[in-house]
Amino acid sequence: MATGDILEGLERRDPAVLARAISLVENQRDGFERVLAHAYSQVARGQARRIGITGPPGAGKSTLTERLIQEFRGGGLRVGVIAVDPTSPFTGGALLGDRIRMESTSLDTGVFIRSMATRGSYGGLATTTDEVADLLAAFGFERILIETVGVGQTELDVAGTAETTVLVLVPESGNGVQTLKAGVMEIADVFVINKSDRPGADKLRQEVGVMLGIRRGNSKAVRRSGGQAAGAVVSDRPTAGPPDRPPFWEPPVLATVAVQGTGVAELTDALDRHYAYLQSSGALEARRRERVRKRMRSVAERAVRQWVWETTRADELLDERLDEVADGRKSPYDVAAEILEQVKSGALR
Ligand SMILES: Nc1nc2c(ncn2[C@@H]2O[C@H](COP(=O)(O)OP(=O)(O)O)[C@@H](O)[C@H]2O)c(=O)[nH]1
Ligand SMILES: [Mg+2]
Repeated sequence: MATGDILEGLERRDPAVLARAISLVENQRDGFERVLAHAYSQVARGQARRIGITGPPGAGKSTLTERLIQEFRGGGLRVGVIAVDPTSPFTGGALLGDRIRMESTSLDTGVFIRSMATRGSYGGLATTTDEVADLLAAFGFERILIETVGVGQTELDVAGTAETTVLVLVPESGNGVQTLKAGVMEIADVFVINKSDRPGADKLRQEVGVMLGIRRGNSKAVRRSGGQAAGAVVSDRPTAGPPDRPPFWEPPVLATVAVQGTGVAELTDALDRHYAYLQSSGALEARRRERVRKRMRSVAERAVRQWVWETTRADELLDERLDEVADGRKSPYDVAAEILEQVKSGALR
């Protein structure tokens, strides 16, 4: 399909063309950058809100996502879903897609679900996810849900492409919050204790609350440079800024039973409140700018890498040096320096 036809099909809001555009972007085939540039011009100031949903496997993220779709659709919002499961291309996202296709939303053009199984060959997974989200936003989806399995740095990065990140925890996920990887707690804007119908849910909820309290205490101690130690009674009142502008966000810890839909309305409320906070505090603009910066960097990096490996003779040089490196006469670092040198001088072009 020619790039022009794709752009035209996207304009017509043809879901089949959207699916093809996403494949084009995922596989970085010819013309993908043109399609993305076009989409980008439409979303830079767009209305779509990106919501990351992360947490351990089996926590109920897909079930919760399904419920959120219903809730948003009830409010007349169009919803795009990206389910990313890098560890297992055939579970998670694919299952979610199948399940929803079988249910009430199957004929609903206001819902589009896509599972992403592949990594771009040059861009990272986070970049590709962000780009697919751009396509969905340009297509007119007002809410974009990004489901990732929150186990590694990559998945945290993917979740980080969203404006609001929801961390889903469950009572049975081991020894509570201690087992969570460093960094996971920090990226969450909203905590959800799902499977609250199970024993241990209250305890976990308390643990998360305590953890957040400690974090708040620490940040207070840091903010009060030269002041009292942490634990001293300090006012929660912000010292600067207009009173109607909340200067920081207290992540709520919500209880849900996704299979029954319990607590889902509270979750969408929390998402709205977080978005309002982002807007009024200026954090939304700051986060978007930060995202744009990251994006420029990774897109440029990808273009440079692609250029080096596909248009210069760098790859040939690797072949030429293979024997020497394999038997230890040269190191990969020698070869890298040589490639860099020759690319710069133009000798490899
Ligand atoms: N008891 C109970 N089971 C749930 C709840 N939410 C999801 N489940 C079940 O947990 C399993 C994993 O759910 P899934 O949404 O696929 O989890 P994901 O891997 O995080 O996407 C499924 O069998 C769900 O039916 C809940 O609130 N309570
Ligand atoms: Mg899932």
